[in-house]
Formats: sequence, structure tokens, C-alpha cells
Amino acid sequence: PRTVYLKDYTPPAYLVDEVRLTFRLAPEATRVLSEIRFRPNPDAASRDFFLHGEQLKLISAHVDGKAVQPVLVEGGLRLEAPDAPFTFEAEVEIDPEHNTALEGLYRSGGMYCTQCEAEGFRKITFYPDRPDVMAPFHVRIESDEPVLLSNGNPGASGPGFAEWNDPWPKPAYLFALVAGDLVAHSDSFTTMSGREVALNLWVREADIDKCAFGMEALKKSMTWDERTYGREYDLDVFNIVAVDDFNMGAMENKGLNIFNSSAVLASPATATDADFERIEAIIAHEYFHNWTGNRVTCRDWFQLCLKEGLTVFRDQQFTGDMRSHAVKRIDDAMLLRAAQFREDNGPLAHPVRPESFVEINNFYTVTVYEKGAEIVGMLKRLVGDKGYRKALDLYFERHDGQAVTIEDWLKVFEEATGRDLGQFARWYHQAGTPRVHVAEDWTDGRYTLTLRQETPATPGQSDKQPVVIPVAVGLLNPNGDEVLPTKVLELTETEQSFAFDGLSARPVPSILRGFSAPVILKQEQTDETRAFLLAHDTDPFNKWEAGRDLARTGLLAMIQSGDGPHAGYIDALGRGIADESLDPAFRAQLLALPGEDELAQAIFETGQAPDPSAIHEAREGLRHAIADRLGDLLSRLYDTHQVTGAYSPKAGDAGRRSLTNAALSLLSLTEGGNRARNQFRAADNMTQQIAALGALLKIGEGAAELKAFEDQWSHERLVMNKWFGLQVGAAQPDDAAETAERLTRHPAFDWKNPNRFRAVFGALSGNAAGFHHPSGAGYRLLADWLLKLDPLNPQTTARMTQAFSTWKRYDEDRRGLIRAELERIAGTDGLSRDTSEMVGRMLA
Ligand code: HT7
Ligand code: ZN
Repeated sequence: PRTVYLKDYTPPAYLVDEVRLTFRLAPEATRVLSEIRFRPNPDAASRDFFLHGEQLKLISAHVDGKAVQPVLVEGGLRLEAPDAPFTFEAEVEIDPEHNTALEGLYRSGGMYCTQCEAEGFRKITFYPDRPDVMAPFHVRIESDEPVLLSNGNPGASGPGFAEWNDPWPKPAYLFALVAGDLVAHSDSFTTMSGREVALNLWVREADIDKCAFGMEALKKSMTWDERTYGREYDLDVFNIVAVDDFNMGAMENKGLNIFNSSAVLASPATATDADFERIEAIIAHEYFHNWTGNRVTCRDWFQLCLKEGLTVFRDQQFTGDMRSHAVKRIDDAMLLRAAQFREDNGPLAHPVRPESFVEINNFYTVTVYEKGAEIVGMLKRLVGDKGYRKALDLYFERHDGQAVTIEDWLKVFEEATGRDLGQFARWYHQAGTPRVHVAEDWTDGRYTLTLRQETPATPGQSDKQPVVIPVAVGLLNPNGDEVLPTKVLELTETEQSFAFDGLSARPVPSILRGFSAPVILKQEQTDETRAFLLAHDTDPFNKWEAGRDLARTGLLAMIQSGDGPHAGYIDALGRGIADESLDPAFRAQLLALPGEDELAQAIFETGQAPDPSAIHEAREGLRHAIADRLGDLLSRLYDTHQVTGAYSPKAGDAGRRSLTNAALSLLSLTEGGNRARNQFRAADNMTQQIAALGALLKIGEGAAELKAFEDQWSHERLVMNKWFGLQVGAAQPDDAAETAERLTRHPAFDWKNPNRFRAVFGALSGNAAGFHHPSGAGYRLLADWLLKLDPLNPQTTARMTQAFSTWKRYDEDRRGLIRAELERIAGTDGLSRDTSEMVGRMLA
């Protein structure tokens, strides 16, 4: 397969002034008629007229009304084209019914829908399918399906047809079409300049009771973007459609967002608090793309972080504003460390702006999205809130309607703030997680912090340069008062010292407050200092971090030195969770121990091969010890923080439930299952029901409740995904693979549905001790199923191969077992380009 390089970018030979498409829908033989007005691009070096096209049957082609015979080549067609404006027409036939890759036009649950990002439009018709070709689209859909939707504003419609006009020039990846038997939950929104926008959330009739929350989230997002960024919506309608078969969460097609049903449908009975929060964030994310991604788009796919990093940053800001900034920051840092640091420290590490790819779908990664968002956050920290807003205003003003690059993005910051971002740009080019080592000195009343940065080598990048790291620091005096409020130090050299005078006693530093940069802090700290910071730090992130550090070091001592659970940590934790001045959601976060995978990476970093079974035992041992020592307190918290009254997904109630359910899970370890059984019986919402079921399964009880849950929810696909996933996630290490295998034989295991496949196999790879069981059964089972899925759905298969990406951490036996599975996958005939690239990178 061909590798595409950023350095090879050339402007398109022809630009498009207008696109007219007619769809004659039929499940196995849809006809697509296109009429595209081209003109030579004055900035292009060549006149090579090439249109992308894949899996298309060409029926006819015309140039300016004259029949032509294009040369069909791999991946598209070529034609001798005029060196002047002309109209190209084509008629092609496609087969949505047998499109199982869920890219292009496909069928899901009897409806037609599309997914064009990144390169799916070429499976719909011949076109320059690259983001730097932007054009207005006019679409006519001919079909007897009751609802016919496309991008933009509605045009003429009648029995069997509907027309749509999208006046805003857009790249083909934002094209969308939906046709099916759908009903709408409708509302409207008046924009800041007084325009009325019709809002519709289209679903199957059975799901109409799960739309209200999503609609509210959409309206909140529209208001927020006006108030926070001055960005107004720009069409007469905004449509969202829920579909069951979808490779990712959602897609920001202009005026017609298409959502994985799991990312939009929610009712108190079927969705958890976490689902509600995720749905709110994804709706916001896709809506925010209207400006960051659609109006200003990417020149090429190497610039993906330009839209994704910025839009993730914006959705994080939004969630913080809607809920709690402190809690959100901790959640984001947990995700970054669990997923992005894992990627950045393994064989799949790549820069936020990659330099090459084989299959672009493999680069929709946590690095591009989450680290990309961290870079935007650092920029904002460095230039300040006003500078950030000024730069963003300039970005929208200068680049509206354009397809741009990271260089353009950084330039608006330079011009708006006068800051040189030459060194800062390394964050985009350099892969790997920087380590920041801390040394302290206290001499003659002067306190000095010396910070040293290093970034380990990553695949293809052995030499790393120092990056600009904003390190937010505060100082506390020994009795716990803050003597230096948060100050941002800029670490630009490999090593740099920062002195603080005027202190009466040696201070305790609180470093990297608010997780001010996506780095690993290497700091010698005693457990006393950590307990002190957990008690006194005014920065909520570092207060939580101190507890997390205590938990991690205690767990590492249990695993590596055979120590018992650390009583000092448990007591400090007890004081933290008992503190009624703290938000319950924050206290629930204090109770969350580092995950088994995070501990495995921490052990690997000490030069040892992690043993997943030993990690699991130690972590469970610590959970038991916490439940033993803090049982009375946990029981009191459980009782006093119960939410009464009607269910609301709002942050306050959700936070209380996360605290009581964290307590429940611990209490069940020592008390047995009665409390959880009672909660299960009394539950009137999914959060309470599934938390109780999870607590029961974790202690080997709950068979009756599991059955009752299945009986109650067998008709709800999204709830059944939880049922599948929970069993695999809660299985004991010895049973995890077998549980997953047994569930694949369940009649409701529809493996072609990505949500269902992920429910079982995502849970298997997330059950670290089960997946890495020394028998290798987990590895084999996953590889078998990936090989089965690959011919149908390469995108989801390739993504799920990442379960194997940490293989080099482990002992020789496990390494051998995983390598054998990776080699088995790599050696399979006809393996997709997607999966082949992923396993190739992991084996390299
Ligand atoms: N921009 C979208 C990314 C995407 C995608 C979505 C659904 C299915 C396949 C996809 N490939 C790429 C989603 C987003 O980041 O908002
Ligand atoms: Zn996005």
C-alpha cells in the first residue's frame, strides 16, 4: 500500500465552483448523477485531471455535454480536461445494501445514511475527494422513503423527492444524505442576530422518548458558542439523525449531523449519568465543528488536529462551564494519561500532526484529538484569555471559507499576540510525552525550583528538542497556607531554574497545577508531603493528584515489594472523602484508584515487566483494605448522599450518585451484596441500576439480577450493549475470555454492529488481568474475531487492534503469545489496508 507524505502536498489541479447531485435510491443499485463545474486552479503546477472513485460502476460521463470515456485507474479516473472552466457529468451505480464498511452510502436498520470523513465520498461518486476542494452543493433525492435529508437548507419537495441546497462551500467529507422512516423531535433556536433556526432530531419511532436531552444539549451548545466565541449558526435548519451502525461517535456534516445512536439517545431509564454527560459533550463537539472544521477546514488530512484538537478543547471548555471545571479537568487528565500517554509511549506514537500515513482513518487518534486539545489549552495559558480570544477572532475572520494549516493557525496567534511560536510549534511535530524532572533547593531564604525536560525517542524520531512547557506552580507554607498563588513558569530550555524570594520558611511546592501541560512530572516526594497536599492544596487538580500519587506509590510498593496496603494513604483518603466542603463528584474521583493498565505502564517505567495478575490482586487488595478501614464512613456517605426525588442528569445529582456508587462498590466487598441488591430493586434509573448490578457481579453475585436486567431490556439495543460489556468487564481474570466467548454465542450478539462488537471486545481488552491471562486465551479470542470482522469493517477492526499495542511491556511468555497473534493477523491473505498498517506498526 502507498504511503502518503505531508511533504508531497500539491494544490489541486482544478477547483470546483458548484456541485449538483441526484440520488435515485435503491438498496442494491442506487444511481448517483453528478454535475460538477470545474475551473483550472491558477495556483496549481499541473493540469492532471484526476477524480477519486472507489467501488463505483461508471454508467456514463460527459464533459460540457459531450460523451467522454475516462480512463479508469486505481482509486479513480483520469481525463484530458480543458484548460478552461467546464462541466463534468457522470452517472454511477453503487450498492448501499452490501456496504458493510459503513463508509460512503450504506444502510443501517433499513435506512440509508452516509459517512464521508475522511475519504468516503469517493465511494459515492467520482470527485476530487480532498478537503482543500470546497464547493456549494445542491442535492436532489428521489426515493419513496418518508424522510429525505441532505446538507444545507430545504428546497423543493414532493411525493418521492426532496431537494437540498447548501450555500456554504464545503469539502466532500462534510456531505451527508439520510433517507428512511424517521420521526423528529423538533424545536427551534433564535440566533443572536435574530434568525430562527429549525432544529430536528430524527430517530426511529421507538426512540422518540430519548431525544429531549439531546435537543437541550444542542440549544445550550448554540448559546454557548455565541457567548463564548461569538459564533452564530448559519443555516435555516439543523438536523441530527441517530443511526445504529456507526464506526465512531458522531459526524459533523454541514447542517446534517449523523450520530451513533449511543451518542445521542438518552432517557433516565436507559442511560447513565456518564452517558448523559458524554452525549452533551458529543452534541456540543459536533455543533462546534460548524465553525472549527466546516467554515474553516483543513487543507489536507495531516492537519486533522487543526479541527479536532481545537474542537475537543472547545467541548471541554463547554462541559466545564456546564458542570464543574475541576472535575472535568481531572476526567480529561485521566483520559489523557490512560489512553494518550499509552499511545505516545508505545509503537503507535506519532506527532499530533503526523508526517505520513497509509490509511488516514488510523489517525483519528487520542494523540490528534486529546493531545491536540492540550496544545490549544497550553496556547491559551501562554497568551492569556484575551490574547486567545483575539487570535480566534482573527482566525475566523481571516480563514472563513478556507482550507488551512497548522502554520496558518499559529500565525494568527503570533499576529494577534506578538508572540514568537517557533519553538512552541514543536508540540505539533514531535511525538512522545515529555518528562519534567523537579529538583528543589532551599538556601538562605531563597527557594529554587530546577526543572529539566526530556522526551524519550519514539518510532522514527530519535532526537527530541526541548518544547515550551507552561508549568503552573503554587507554594504553600508548612502550616498549609498558600504563600504563592498559581504562577505559570515557562520551561523552554532543557534545564531551567526559577527562584522565589521573601519566604519565611521552606515552602511545599504544588507543581503542574491544573495539569497545565501534557507531561509526566518526575518529582521526589514523601508520602507525608503528598498527604499534606491532599489536605491543603488550593488547586483542586493537584489536591486530587496528591491522593492519586499516594495511591499509585502505595500500589507499586504492594506489587513490587510485597508491602501491605498503606494505612497512611487510606486515612488521608478518608479525610478527603469526609470533607463536606468538597464537591461529591470530586470526592468520587478521589476514590477512583489508578487503573491496572496505568499501573502496568508505571511498573514498566521502573524497568520491570508488569505482571497483570499481581497488579489486579494488589489493586483489589487495596480496595478491600479501604472498605475495611473506612467502612463506617463509606456507609454514612452512602446513606447521607442518596439523591431523592425525580431523576435529573444535572451535575449536582450525578455527582452525588457517583459518590454513593463508588461507596457501594467498595462496601459490597466487605458487606456482601444486600445493599446492592436493594439498590437494584429500588432503582428507577439506569445509573442506579447498573451500578448495583456491577457491584454484585464484581463480588461474584448477581446472577438473578443479571437475568432480570436482560429480561427487562432485551428490546433496547443500547442498554443491551451495557449488559454485554458489564459481564466481560466484571469477570474474574480466569473467566474473562470464556465469558466473552460465551457471549459471542448469545443470539443478540450482532457482531456486525460496531457498538455490540465493541461492547464485548472493548470490555475484554479493558479487563487487563483477564485479557493478559497467561493462557493467552484473551489474545486468541480477540485476534479470531478481528480477523472475522476485518473483511467487513476494516475501520473498526483496525481501531480495535490497539488492544495489543502495549505488548512489548510484558514478560517473554506474554510477548511471545501476543506477537504470535499479531503475526497471524499480519499474515492473513486479503487483510485490509487499515488493519495491515496498524499491526505492521505494532510489530515494527
Ligand atoms: N469528524 C468526525 C471524525 C470521523 C468519523 C466519524 C464517524 C465515522 C467515521 C469517522 N471518521 C472520522 C467525528 C468528530 O471528530 O467529530
Ligand atoms: Zn471532531
